[in-house]
Amino acid sequence: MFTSMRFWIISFVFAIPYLFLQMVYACNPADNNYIHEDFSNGAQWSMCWEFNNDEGIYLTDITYTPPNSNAPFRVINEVNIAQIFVPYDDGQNRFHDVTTYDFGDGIIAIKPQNCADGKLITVSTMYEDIRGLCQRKVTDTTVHSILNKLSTSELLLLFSSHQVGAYNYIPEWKFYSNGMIEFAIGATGALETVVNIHNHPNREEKFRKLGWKIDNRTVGVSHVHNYFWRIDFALGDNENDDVVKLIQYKKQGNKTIAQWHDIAVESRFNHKEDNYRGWLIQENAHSDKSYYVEPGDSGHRFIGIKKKEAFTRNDLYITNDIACERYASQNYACNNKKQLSDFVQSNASIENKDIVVWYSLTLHHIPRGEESPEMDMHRNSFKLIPKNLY
Ligand SMILES: [Cu+2]
Repeated sequence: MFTSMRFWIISFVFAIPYLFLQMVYACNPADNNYIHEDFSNGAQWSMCWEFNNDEGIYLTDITYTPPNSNAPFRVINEVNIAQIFVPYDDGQNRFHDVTTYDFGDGIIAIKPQNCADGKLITVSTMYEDIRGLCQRKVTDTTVHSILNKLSTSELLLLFSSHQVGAYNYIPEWKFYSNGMIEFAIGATGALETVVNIHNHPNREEKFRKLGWKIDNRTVGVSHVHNYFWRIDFALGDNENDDVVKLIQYKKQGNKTIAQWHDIAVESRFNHKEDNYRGWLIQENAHSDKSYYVEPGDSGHRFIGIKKKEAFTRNDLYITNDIACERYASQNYACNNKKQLSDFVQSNASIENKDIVVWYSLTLHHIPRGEESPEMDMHRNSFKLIPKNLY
């Protein structure tokens, strides 16, 4: 009797952390949505992919194992595309491509030749099963180091392609063998909004200020692609102890001085106008293992309608992880928190909480004659750079 009770007590005590681990690490090698890549430098990346009718592919439980290590280091709990907002320069169309146009379900099949030496993965949309996700190992650059041996940079590339109106969006998730991460979105397909100016001199005069004449009959209207990502960081074993720092680089004579600032509350920042800054997400207060958010493609800036498009007023937001806060705009069913700007409470502490970084970049797309009838790919990206991992 005593033995069996002790057995049950011990089993129970051991079961709790096991169940907890199962809950936190809901991504196992046995799962068919598990992705793993080994690199020639000995490093490894692993994660799981999921699919949603709105944002399409999103990634969870992302871990990096550095070269010469067998301890996976957890980096990100979950990352998804949080919106693609496309306002046109004529002030008319303002498309929220992810939430209005079934971006996810617009996924199209990838041809085997477009995923050469890779693996085509089947994705189930609301309508059909489709070979829509490509996993490939890509060699980035090959250089000779000063030691006169071959040095190769490899990366794991995951991409899908989504039809939205006349456009095709191609989200790319890149995980480099050196621990670096790059999130990109490419756009191709056909121009969405063109105006016929043939025999309409007044219309031509008006629209040449709002776009670019792409042939004798047509003006393509300029627009801005505002891409948003939601990155739920979780560096190391504990998701609730990450520390966030802002590094501001200031000119001092000929020198450039780094000034470090701790971020203790939910906050909003700009990386485009006040360049020369970056953000550091650190494993915890005692570990300097970290990821640096390095702004990319910061040349353009779009500021939308005052209240309605307040989510465009900043480029980078830091919030606590609240599950229903998922989309930068048209975020329905979240206690009336409809857009990213509603998620930030300037007195809400982020200390000992699971934090989320919202990153956006913008491209002012001015059409060209060369983009008719079909655009070549315009691609935008930013990077997460590992520091002190190995
Ligand atoms: Cu465009």
